[in-house]
Amino acid sequence: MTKVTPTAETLKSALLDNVPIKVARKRSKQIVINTPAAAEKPPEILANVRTIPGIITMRGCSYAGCKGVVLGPTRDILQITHGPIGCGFYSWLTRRNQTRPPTSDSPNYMPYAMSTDMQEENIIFGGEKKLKKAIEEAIAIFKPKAIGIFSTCPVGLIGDDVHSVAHEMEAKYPDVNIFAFSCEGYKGVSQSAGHHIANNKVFTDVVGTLDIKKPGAFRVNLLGEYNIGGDAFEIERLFEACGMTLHATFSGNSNYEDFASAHNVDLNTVMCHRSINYMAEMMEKKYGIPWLKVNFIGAEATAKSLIKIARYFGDKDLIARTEEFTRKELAEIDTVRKVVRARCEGKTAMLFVGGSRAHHYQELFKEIGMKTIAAGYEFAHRDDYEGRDVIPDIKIDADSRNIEELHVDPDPDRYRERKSEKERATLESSGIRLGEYGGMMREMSPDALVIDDLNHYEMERLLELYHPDIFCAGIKEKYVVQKHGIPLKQLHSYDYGGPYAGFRGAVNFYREIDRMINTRVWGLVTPPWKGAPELTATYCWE
Ligand code: CFM
Repeated sequence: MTKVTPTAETLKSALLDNVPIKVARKRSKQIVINTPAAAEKPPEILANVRTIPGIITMRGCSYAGCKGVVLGPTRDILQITHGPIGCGFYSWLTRRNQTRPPTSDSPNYMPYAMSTDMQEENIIFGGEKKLKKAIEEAIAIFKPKAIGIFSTCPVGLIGDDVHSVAHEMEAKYPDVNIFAFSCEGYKGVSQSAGHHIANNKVFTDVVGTLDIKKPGAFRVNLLGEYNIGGDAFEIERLFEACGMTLHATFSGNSNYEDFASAHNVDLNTVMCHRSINYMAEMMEKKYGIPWLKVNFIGAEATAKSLIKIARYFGDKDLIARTEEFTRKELAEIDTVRKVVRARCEGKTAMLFVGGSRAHHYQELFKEIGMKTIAAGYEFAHRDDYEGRDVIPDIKIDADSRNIEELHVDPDPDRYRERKSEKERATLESSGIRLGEYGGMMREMSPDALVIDDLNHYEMERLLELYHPDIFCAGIKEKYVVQKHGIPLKQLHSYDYGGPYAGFRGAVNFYREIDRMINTRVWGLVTPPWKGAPELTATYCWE
């Protein structure tokens, strides 16, 4: 089959052709062609706005972002979903976030889905009593150090006051830190709102409540890494091999005490900027800890990130050790990379995932010679596309105003400047920009298509018109894409695979993509709509 390769302009107009004018007007601001000037200043994209009703979006809800994403991977904060059972069930380990308790007796509540299982009666008469009872039961059975309560839509609608329940129960059980999240599903335009809500509460109620320091001269936290498919285990290996202490990960393979004492490090590294930049910013203001954007997806990116961290500390031995380690690791994976590259060179990928992976995974594809021709986030903000320098220009609408922006002052006792203005300037002149993220578009090719909040209709149009060699998204998209005869790699849960982070993860990914792209099975697929293009049914009988 000869493949036609439409231009980005053709694709864009094809996506907007058949939709009502009002919809096309809005969507055209969310579908952007990455202009040649992207290296300087990428074109503006409309992001973090409401999905047009009726459109089948790929997005999730605020509760999912708070409970499922940010807190979900923590093993010993006992998490109670206050709401109907489905919310708790569907946010329970579905993205394959893993954990490894230090001993078999260490608390680990992740295998449990705990919920108040609200019924009609609770909706009518209120659910606070049931919530209190759930907390008491949980304390009696598990004796946790901390309990998080997560609000679902009905909780906000009926007006249960989860925060006063948390205070009351904490007064009764002073040894347990009990806090609640107003993360009702409808709180924002996507799960992004839930990230912010989670960051705020963990910052005010957990971080800074315990003063322990782990040993080591180079102590860092890793923010925005959720240990999908074991990624955090591989990243932990890297820090250890270089001689750095990874104090807390927010929140892959994490525990409560690491969060509580996370203010004692000298650097916060940030993987997923979207979900956790709030925490990084607040910790810098309160404790003086700078943050550095890193990326452990892609072998080259991993090496660069580790060396950047070592150079931040400025210790000669650490830098030499890290350079040596990354050289060795890169050499080890190179044979597989070259073999796979020869088989995948020139193939095309489309990536539509949450709020950071659509950017990060382009690195891995580049390493095996593949081109990302279209990418987009489900719910990221303009800064994740265009870089943080656009933040002052971002219009704050009513939906964003809905999420509390905490006012943070330096802690009178514990604020400590880690780097002086002069040291920061020196780092900057050597290419290490603290508190910066350049966004996805600057690193994409000039003719690539960037689409925010892609919907199923547009996805099918892209598949028909372009027929990419691989499409990366999630479970809601997977089977539709496969029926088109195109492989789909889930970048949320990694299907059954992983880890894909770091060096060993990169090898896993190269092999997986090679296997998926070069199998001949896709040519044998006959889409169900080919034989029976129209399904008909009757609604009722006469
Ligand atoms: Fe960050 Fe994530 Fe992502 Fe995200 Fe997510 Fe996720 Fe994601 Mo699914 S925190 S933004 S809300 S990297 S669950 S681990 S894969 S959509 S791209």
